[in-house]
Amino acid sequence: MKESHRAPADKVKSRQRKIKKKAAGIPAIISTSKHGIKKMGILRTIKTLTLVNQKEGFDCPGCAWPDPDDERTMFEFCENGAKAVADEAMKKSITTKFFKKYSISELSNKSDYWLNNQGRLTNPMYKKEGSDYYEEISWDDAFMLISEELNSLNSPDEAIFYTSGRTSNEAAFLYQLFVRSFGTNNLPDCSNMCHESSGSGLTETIGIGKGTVRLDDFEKSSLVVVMGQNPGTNHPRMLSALEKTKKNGGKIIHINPLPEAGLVRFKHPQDYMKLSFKSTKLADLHLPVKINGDVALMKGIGKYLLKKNANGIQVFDDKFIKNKTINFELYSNSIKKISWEEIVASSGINRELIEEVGELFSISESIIICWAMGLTQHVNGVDNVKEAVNLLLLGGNIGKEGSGVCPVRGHSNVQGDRTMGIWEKPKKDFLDNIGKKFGFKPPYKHGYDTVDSIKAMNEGVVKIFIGLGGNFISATPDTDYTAESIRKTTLSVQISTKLNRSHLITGKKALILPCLGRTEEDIIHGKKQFVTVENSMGYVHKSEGRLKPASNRLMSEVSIVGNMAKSTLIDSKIDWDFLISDYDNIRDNIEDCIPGFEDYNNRIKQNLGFYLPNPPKDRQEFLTSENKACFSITEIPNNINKDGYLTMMTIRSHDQYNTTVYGLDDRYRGIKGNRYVVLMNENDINKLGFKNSQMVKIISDSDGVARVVDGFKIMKYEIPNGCIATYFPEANPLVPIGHVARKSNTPASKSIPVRLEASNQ
Ligand SMILES: Nc1nc2c(c(=O)[nH]1)N[C@H]1C(S)=C(S)[C@@H](COP(=O)(O)OP(=O)(O)OC[C@H]3O[C@@H](n4cnc5c(=O)[nH]c(N)nc54)[C@H](O)[C@@H]3O)O[C@H]1N2
Ligand SMILES: Nc1nc2c(c(=O)[nH]1)N[C@H]1C(S)=C(S)[C@@H](COP(=O)(O)OP(=O)(O)OC[C@H]3O[C@@H](n4cnc5c(=O)[nH]c(N)nc54)[C@H](O)[C@@H]3O)O[C@H]1N2
Ligand SMILES: [Mo]
Repeated sequence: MKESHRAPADKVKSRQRKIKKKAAGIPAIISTSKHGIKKMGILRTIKTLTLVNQKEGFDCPGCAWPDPDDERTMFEFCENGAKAVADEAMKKSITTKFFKKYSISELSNKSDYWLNNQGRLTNPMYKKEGSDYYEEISWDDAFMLISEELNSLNSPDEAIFYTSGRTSNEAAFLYQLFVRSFGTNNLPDCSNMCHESSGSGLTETIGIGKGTVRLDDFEKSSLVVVMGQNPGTNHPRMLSALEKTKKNGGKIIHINPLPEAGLVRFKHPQDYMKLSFKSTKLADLHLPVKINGDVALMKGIGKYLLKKNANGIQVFDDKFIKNKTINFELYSNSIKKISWEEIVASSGINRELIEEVGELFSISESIIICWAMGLTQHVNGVDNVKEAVNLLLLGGNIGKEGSGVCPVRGHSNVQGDRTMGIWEKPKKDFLDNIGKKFGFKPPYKHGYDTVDSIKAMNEGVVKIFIGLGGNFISATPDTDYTAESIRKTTLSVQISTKLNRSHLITGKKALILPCLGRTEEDIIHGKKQFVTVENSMGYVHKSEGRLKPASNRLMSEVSIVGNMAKSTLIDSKIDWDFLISDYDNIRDNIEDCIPGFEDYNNRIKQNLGFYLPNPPKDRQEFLTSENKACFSITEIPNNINKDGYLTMMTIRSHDQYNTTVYGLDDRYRGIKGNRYVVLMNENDINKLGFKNSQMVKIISDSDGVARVVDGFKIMKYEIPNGCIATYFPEANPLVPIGHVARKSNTPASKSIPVRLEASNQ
């Protein structure tokens, strides 16, 4: 049997229902309890869910949306947060018997949904070279093996240390310290595939790679623009913040090729608990922009504003522009030269509608622009972010109450991991600090990011892959190429909670190291430990697991990292045992190395948490090379399809967490029982000679390499002409490895030129 690095489909009957315009409400409650009770049982469900996002509980492992600073209700979670929690806290577990029963190639022919449903990993497992089975291994032997392999490399740069964004601050800080003491900056992370474009664009323009709004800004904002984001599914608690914007008279604009539920209508699950059946209309305007039409659209809004301002009506914040920014003249001159024809053709939105939005911008006192993957995962993803900044700078909407940039993060601690130094391009100051504090010379040469890591493994330059969480093989682009790359390594190590495809597509030798999850108690030398995380708005807080661990053989991520370091770095001056004996010790060191963490242990224990310094937000200070915020000049990308081609975006369903598939439905989009679908406009279906429900192949060959996936079903959907949508990760084999965003090197998985052919399946 051949190992499958592509996810095989589940064999069930699929159906298409009416698209839901409302989010949450009763079906969400039913879904929340169903997922919880099925996986955890009733008592564990109640105990677990009442601890989510509470002061003395754990941070929801779902998304990075913040919790309220002050009052909290008993239920600070959403339907999808509950799914994430239930999935981790599930009772079922995978024992060594399971790995005796199934060979690796047998497992790789199971679907992602099946793999995830087998339960929690509970034993360290080892696959010897040439073997098709995992066997039990002791923790000590596993650490010894890692040490031997790492120490046998010709250079530390021949190893890669990946991180997924659920890792705590403490584990992340220790991990980067280990990796840099070992001698490399090869620290790629999921952020490279996620908000890297936001980091690049924001650092260049406003001097910090993070957002500048807090939760209460949403209550005070006159206009919130939600672009390239599907909060009803991926950040459901954000809908509560948007509801407050509306209640206080603010307007909301939804810019998205798809009419995403929740922004059209929304019922809050908590309201349902209070037996309130009222629903609220959230978005005042929906602009069904063409895929990657946002640069043109934002230029159109800018053009309207420039014209209105020139007509003697005060639209701009002249004082802010003069004192706090540079390049305004360049920006306005470049916008004037662009024609409306070009703007309308690229955005797919008519001039009247763009002007209507421009008018809303011009009369709004305070504006927030929020975005997620619909802006970052494009070749010009960084330009998208810069254009959003341009629009805000015109009205002085950064560092002003109720306004700012709001890149909505994905993984619950992806922002914190970066703050802790998980980055292949660390700043010199950061390296100087850790070098001084721990008495070693850190490497200054930049390391590989995610895409470059894959290429380096493929070229045979890198021989060891270690993953602290995540599912590298399924999350990354160009699945066939990536699988080939991973298979070339001599050792792959996965530190994980749940079984996934990265345990099955491995290096010649492979290790699975099972770890505690967020929900579980972590007791070291009789003392209960907690960890800390940073949410999407730069707020650092505590997270303490309370459930009995899935097995007494599990180790915490901190202990695993500390033990890898201790066994590998034989001459290290760092006292790893001391650091991992009490997480307070790690926090004391973070305090000494990273600005903003003063009095860390006390502050985190006494209060709910604290905000990290944010100069643009705190005092309109922009730490760019010119000490000013910068207007940027970007180009409208060519998003016109070649003949016979369509532009494909790969998106998440309502029943998944990235590569973890909880179920086969996408309730809000009316899709049931099938993830192998292509959402397509009726005109395109007819024009290209297909039929609704027809099975097709999707081919991505724009770079001369033919990448094909088969067995996808066409579903007629409300999506702009020339655009189609498929689900991530099933469509990842189609994302060419070289198809990346300029500057941020993020896979451009939201705009892939593809064509369709009838399937012969
Ligand atoms: N339940 C759940 N929650 C999650 C996740 C999950 O998988 N499940 N994942 C987490 C992670 S890591 C992340 S990064 C976030 C992701 O959160 P999102 O970014 O909301 O996730 P996607 O499904 O990738 O959705 C992208 C949205 O952008 C739109 N879009 C695509 N292309 C364009 C474009 O060119 N222009 C515009 N304007 N819109 C476009 C799509 O229609 C879609 O609505 O969610 C986090 N939260
Ligand atoms: N085509 C396409 N590709 C994409 C995207 C897209 O929109 N389209 N989105 C990209 C984005 S935004 C992201 S963030 C990446 C996600 O990339 P990753 O972060 O690599 O993937 P996840 O699916 O979140 O990882 C899930 C696995 O993490 C492990 N895990 C869960 N909790 C824990 C924990 O507490 N500790 C440890 N050690 N392990 C744990 C489990 O074993 C689980 O199987 O994918 C990217 N890939
Ligand atoms: Mo993400």
